[in-house]
Amino acid sequence: MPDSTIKPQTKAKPKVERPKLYKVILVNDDYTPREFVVRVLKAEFRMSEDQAAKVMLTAHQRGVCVVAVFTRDIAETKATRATDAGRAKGYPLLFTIEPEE
Ligand code: TYC
Repeated sequence: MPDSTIKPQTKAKPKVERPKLYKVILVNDDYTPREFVVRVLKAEFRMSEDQAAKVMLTAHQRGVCVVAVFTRDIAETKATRATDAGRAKGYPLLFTIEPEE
């Protein structure tokens, strides 16, 4: 028999904050080969060839392009790894992060 005498008086109200999100931004330069930028975007951000080519071209034409949005730790890690991949080859390829409004 169900015991109806032990009902909670009030509803639990969990306080859940949404984590702040950060954009990873690809910055254009004059030296990194286009194919290398595409390769890094595919490897680090799991993009298709098409997606990566579009993002690379947008940065090439406009100076910067938003690659993706993540929580702070993940955005920092990915931007650092992608920038380091360029540095390892002697390229000035740069990924930065910026908080979302
Ligand atoms: N501008 C580079 C070139 O002409 C290609 C490039 C594109 C480099 C985007 C960086 O974020 C970048 N070889």
